[in-house]
Amino acid sequence: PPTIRREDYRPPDWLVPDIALDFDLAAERTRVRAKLDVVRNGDHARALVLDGDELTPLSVHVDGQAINDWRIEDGNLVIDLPADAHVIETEIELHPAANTKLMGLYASGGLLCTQCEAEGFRRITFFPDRPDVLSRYTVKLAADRNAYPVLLANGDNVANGDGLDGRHWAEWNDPFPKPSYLFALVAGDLQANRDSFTTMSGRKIDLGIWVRAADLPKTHHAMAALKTAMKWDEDVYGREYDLDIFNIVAVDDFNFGAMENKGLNIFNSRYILADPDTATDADYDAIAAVVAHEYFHNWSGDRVTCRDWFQLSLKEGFTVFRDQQFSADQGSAAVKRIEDVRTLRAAQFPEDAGPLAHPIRPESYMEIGNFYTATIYNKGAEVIRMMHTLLGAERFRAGADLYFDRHDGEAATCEDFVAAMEAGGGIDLSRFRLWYAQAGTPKVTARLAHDPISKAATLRLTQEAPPTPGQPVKQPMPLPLSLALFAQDGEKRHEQLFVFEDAEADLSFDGFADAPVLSINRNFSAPVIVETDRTPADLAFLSAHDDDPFARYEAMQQLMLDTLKATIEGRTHDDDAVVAAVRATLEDPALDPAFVAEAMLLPSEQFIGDAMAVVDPDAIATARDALRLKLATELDGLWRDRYQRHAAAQFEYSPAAKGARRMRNLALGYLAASGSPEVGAQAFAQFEAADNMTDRIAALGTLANGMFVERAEALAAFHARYCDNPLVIDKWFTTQALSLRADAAEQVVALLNHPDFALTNPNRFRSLVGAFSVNQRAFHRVDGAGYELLAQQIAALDPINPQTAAKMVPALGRWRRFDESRQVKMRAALEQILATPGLSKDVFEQASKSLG
Ligand code: HT7
Ligand code: ZN
Repeated sequence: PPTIRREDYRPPDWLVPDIALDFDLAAERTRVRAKLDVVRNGDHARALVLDGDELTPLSVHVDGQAINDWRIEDGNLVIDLPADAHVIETEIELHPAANTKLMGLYASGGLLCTQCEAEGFRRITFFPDRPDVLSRYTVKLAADRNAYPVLLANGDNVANGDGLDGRHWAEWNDPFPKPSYLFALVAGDLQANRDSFTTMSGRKIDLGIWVRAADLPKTHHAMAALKTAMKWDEDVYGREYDLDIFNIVAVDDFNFGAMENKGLNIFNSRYILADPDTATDADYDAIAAVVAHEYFHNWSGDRVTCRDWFQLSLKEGFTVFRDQQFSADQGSAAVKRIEDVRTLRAAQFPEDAGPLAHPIRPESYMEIGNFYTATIYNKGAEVIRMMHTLLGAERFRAGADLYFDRHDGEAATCEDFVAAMEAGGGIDLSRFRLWYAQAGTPKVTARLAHDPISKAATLRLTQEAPPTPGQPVKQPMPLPLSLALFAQDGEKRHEQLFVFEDAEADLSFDGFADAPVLSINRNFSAPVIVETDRTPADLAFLSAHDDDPFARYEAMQQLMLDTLKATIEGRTHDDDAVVAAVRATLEDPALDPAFVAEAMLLPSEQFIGDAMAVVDPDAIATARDALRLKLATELDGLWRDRYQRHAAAQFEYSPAAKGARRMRNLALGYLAASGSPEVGAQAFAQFEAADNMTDRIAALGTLANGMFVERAEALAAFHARYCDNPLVIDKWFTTQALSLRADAAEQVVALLNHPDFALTNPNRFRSLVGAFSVNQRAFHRVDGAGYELLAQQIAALDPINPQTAAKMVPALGRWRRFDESRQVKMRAALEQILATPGLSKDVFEQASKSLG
């Protein structure tokens, strides 16, 4: 497949200011008629090229006359046009029920719906399917009234009527010019949870969340989140909603989380549907975050869109940052920051350290679907966050206002965003732009020296960004490092934001008779890896005294990590420091239980592996289990006490109740680590008595991880109770795929043959195969069974849904991080995938780049 390069960007040859679409909808066969007003853009004689993907024209008209001298080149419709403005009409036929790729128009659970980002519109009609072609859309939908009583599209519903043979139609008009990737339609038997929101200028917006009738009671949390998000965007960014209607539709088959189509967001049902019996606290939080994220795109994405797909982080990084800010404002900002950093470290750091590393503004791609990555989204958000840190909230807001003012109605670039921040915020970001261009996670070393005679402390910093594919040498980047120094009595004696721009720096601090303790990268102010020479005693001290909650958490994590690494590497060390620090945090009455639960979590097996020169999954599992057992045994009384103290009260979704559940379930996990049979009974009792999914699934997970006699009964009871709810059955698959038991891979093989497993539903595939691929000890089993399983499943899914299949390849791409024997097996699995006949370009790009 050809490589598309950022440097090759050229403005579009033809513009399409207006488009009228006419859909005659049915699941088996849909007729699409399109009428495009096309206008030559600039002085050139090039033909009109309309992108198409698996489309065959039934007819082509130019200015009302049927023509035959059109041609198809690489699936695209090419027409030579004499004048500078023409009307082009095309007609094609689609087969939505056969569209398993879930891009374009497809059927899902009796609905018809669309997904156009990034290049799905070309699967619906011939069109210049690129984000810098903005058009006003008029859309007419006709369908059988019984099967599809509801007909939705972007914008405002301007007319409706009845047709022949039980058909009806609706016409929608979107007054805001938009790129084709924001087009959407939905047809189906849906009911709406209706509400309204009055904007800051007093306009009343009709809100609707459309689902199957039976799911209506599960839409209240999403609706509340939507209204809170609409108000928040007015308060924090001054952004008001612009259409009179805002609709959301939930669908079961979806390649991603959700989609921000103008005025008609389409969601994976897992990010809409919630009630206490079926959704965990994490689900509730994710629903609020995703609803807010898609809503925020109305400005950061829809009103100001991207010029080309290399600018994807312009809308995604900024919008993730906005949704992170929103969630932080709804509950504990500290816990939210910890969660966001954990996600970044789990998903983005490995990507940045592997063969698929790319800058947040990539230079090239084969398949844009492969670039909806943690780097674009999460690192992109960290880059925006650093600008926020450098500018402060007020000047950042001035920069954002200028960005929206300057580029409203346009397709913009990352450079436009940075330039607006510079002008609006009054700052020079020349060197900061390197963050857009360089891949790889910078490594910072910090060494603190102390001279008791001069009473001076000196901090020596170095930074280095590792080589990444195509970028062997890097320049130092500006790193906003939040620093503090603590005296031994716990008093904070110095605090500053140091913008570390060069490869090295020395900072001096006077007036320290005794050696201070360094707190660095507080609140994770820069997305870097920091290596310090702090002792276990320093880390234990910070875990008890640092007034920055993130830094306090980080100190505990580092203490645990250092201990685990020492065990794995056979060095002498003192596990008791961890036990003492955990005890002190558990016993600190001033701390929020949700924060304590975060701080008590041992680093994940993957995170430990990422900190090792060569990942040894077995040694990591053994060391982590041993530390868990030690904490379980030595703090047994405290875990029992915390389990009782946070005893389940009647379900409530509040920060306090969530914190209590988190603490109680953490305690249950530690109690279970002892393997004592009575904990099996305790977990089973919790499993049966729970009035909410958080407690029930935590108990099930505890049982699924161990050898408890109650395990099989709990798994069977869970399946029987929720067999009609696919989102909950996904959790059942995931719980088993993530099991810490030695037979996890065998269990996954058995589950692949379970009647509920299907390749056609992305949620289900991810719930089993995706979850298994992040279960380090099982997936990296030394005999290579995990790798073979994944390769087979990727090859099986590829012809059905290449986009979802390609997302699974990076797990094998980490081969360089493992020992020789595993490397050989992982590479063989990648070769096996590449040898699959008819492989998609999605999987080809990921697998070939992964082999390096
Ligand atoms: N902007 C949306 C991206 C998206 C997507 C991309 C590729 C294939 C399917 C997709 N569905 C949605 C999601 C978002 O970031 O808001
Ligand atoms: Zn987004």
